[in-house]
Amino acid sequence: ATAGKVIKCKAAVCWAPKQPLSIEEIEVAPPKAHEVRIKIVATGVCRSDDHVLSGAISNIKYPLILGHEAAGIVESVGEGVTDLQPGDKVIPLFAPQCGKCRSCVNPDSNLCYKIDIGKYDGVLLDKTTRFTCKGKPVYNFASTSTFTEYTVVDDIAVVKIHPDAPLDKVCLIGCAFSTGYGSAVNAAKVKPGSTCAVFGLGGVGLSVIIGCKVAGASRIIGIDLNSNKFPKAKEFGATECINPKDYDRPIHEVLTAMTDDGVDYAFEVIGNTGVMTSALLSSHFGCGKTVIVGVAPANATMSFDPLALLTGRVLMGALFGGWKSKNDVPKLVCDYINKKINFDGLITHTLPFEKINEGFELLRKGESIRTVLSL
Ligand code: CND
Ligand code: ZN
Ligand code: ZN
Repeated sequence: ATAGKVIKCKAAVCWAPKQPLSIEEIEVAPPKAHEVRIKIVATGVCRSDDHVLSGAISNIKYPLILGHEAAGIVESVGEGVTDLQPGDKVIPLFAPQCGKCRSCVNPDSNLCYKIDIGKYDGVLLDKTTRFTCKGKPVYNFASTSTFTEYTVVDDIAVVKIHPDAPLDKVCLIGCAFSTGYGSAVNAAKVKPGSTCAVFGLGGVGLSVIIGCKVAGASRIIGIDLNSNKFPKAKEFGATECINPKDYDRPIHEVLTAMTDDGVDYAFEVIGNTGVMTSALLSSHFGCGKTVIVGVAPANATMSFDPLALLTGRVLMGALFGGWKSKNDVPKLVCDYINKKINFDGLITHTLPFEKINEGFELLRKGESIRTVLSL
């Protein structure tokens, strides 16, 4: 009944950084060719959204609709969309997969040229957006924009999932779980018996721990400034947890002393360039591998003595855990349904969509891991 028509609905609009999101009535235009309009059912609150609200990601256009970790149901599709139809359960993909660009045809890369993260153009592939509010165009975020009852995405940025998938859980496959888990199993390729250090024990960091455990790591050391995060980290597989505040020397010295000269794998899951260097220096000088998962503020730079790499350490990064989103997200959803993977414990809070600002407060105060908003 709504197909082909403009939908009026509620959305959390970000008019400017450093102020609460504002629940507004917006208009969502019908999908154009190769676009899909989705009714969002559940969406998680991720630190990357908060990086925009805090102003850390400053190279972005306002007003915009944030949110990139969600699950929903297709409302209608534009011309030429062949792999989706109304009623399909879907997950929007902040790391799209066009299947044609140099990265998409390379089996070792998942960074499709059509990704908006980093560029932050805030528009669909046709260079416009389907959202308006109070007569003004509203920009997209991360090709997805899920803090709204309805969104429109390009068909390369959404994938159909199993009809039995519980949307209020698998929304985390849209970001936190897949990003963290894949950083361990795809990007680092953690080996059995190895020692891992995970800096930052939020939703993404705990998912790295899940991945390290599944890969057979024998020691998994969690590091966080907030010791309240430790019990949950241990539930997910951390064998020990340390708080840098409890030591009067640099944390990489503490870690190298604990681990016979350094860990095999270090993960930075905070977005702090100082911690990125600490992670690198915590890894073994001859064979350590460090994966950057956290998103640093715009224009931040890392500096370290290149001797750290010359001796044999490897430094790399991974977006969305290295997964090729269209191929891999439906498989991760099936693994969840078949109980091969579980991440329910990441969801510490559920709130109605209208309480979205409370969800961000819980994240900032360090009280939540993931808040899932229901629409
Ligand atoms: P969240 O804020 O929940 O977790 C971060 C944790 O780090 C918190 O527990 C903090 O207490 C802790 N912390 C902060 N500063 C320090 C410090 N100096 N030393 C030790 N611990 C500290 O965040 P999240 O888990 O939602 O996200 C983590 C990062 O991952 C964040 O930067 C986010 O933007 C990024 C990310 C990356 C990707 C990707 O594709 N690579 C996708 N989504 C999010
Ligand atoms: Zn995220
Ligand atoms: Zn591509």
